[in-house]
Amino acid sequence: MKETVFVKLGGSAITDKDKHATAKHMELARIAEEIASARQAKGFELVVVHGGGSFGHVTAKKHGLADGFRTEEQKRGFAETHKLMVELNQMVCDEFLKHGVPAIGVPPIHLVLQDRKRITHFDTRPVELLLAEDFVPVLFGDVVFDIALNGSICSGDQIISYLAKELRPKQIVLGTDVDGIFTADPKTDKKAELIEEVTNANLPEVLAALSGAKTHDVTGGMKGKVSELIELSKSGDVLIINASKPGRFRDALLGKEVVGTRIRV
Ligand code: ATP
Ligand code: IP8
Repeated sequence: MKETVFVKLGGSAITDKDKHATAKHMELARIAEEIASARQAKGFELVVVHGGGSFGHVTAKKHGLADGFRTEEQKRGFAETHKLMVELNQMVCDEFLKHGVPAIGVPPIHLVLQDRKRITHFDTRPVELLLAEDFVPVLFGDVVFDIALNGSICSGDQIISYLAKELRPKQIVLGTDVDGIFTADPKTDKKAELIEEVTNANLPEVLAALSGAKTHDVTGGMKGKVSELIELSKSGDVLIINASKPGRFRDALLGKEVVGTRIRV
């Protein structure tokens, strides 16, 4: 039986978080090529999830969607956020298709229901059917319905975490634009040190050190990510890497030693 591998393309790696709805096309193309070549070499089943970056977070924040929607104006913002995420998803799928990977976009809004921003229902069958036929499902952080808040944001990290409990991937690699989890934000603190491994022993310090991304992140930035990943590491090997560094994604997927943060909680 084939092994299953999950990859997350962080919004920081594939979009310019400081410019509204702007993709980093060259980066995305290179990352897709690296993942495609590792899949070709190892023949694993692959699930891709990507984040929102400047496509999802800016619009969601502008319309105050972090705590749901009530007004007509917020409903338009909800729809606009989804539209932008679908646009980014199409770009991601296109790049995989160009490299021979049969990628199919799977919008979570149709499959997921939340209660106070946490997934309570996820129809995973479309993902399982795609995998059974060797397609590559490409999910993403999306706006979804929420029984308490009307609507809410479901992060790509929460999608990964939930799916991992169902599909039990052998390996989960999350690519972002820094080398992993640091003692402080490496973009603003030169003294920040990479934490190579998160275990039960250092987890409280790690959570205390995380400040969250400085950009428009409505799903908790790096702290939100790590909180999701703690659950995730019970399902398989979890590694955070810098997808902006050429070769890191390929090497990580080929099982080589790479710079990054391993989560073993
Ligand atoms: P998205 O959530 O849109 O998918 P992403 O998965 O790439 O994006 P972010 O939520 O943007 O990840 O988090 C990564 C960012 O978090 C980095 O760009 C970094 O500047 C910031 N950050 C803040 N604190 C830390 C920290 N202690 N360690 C590492 N990165 C940190
Ligand atoms: O970037 C958030 O997903 P994330 C998606 O994985 C939206 O946190 C719609 C803001």
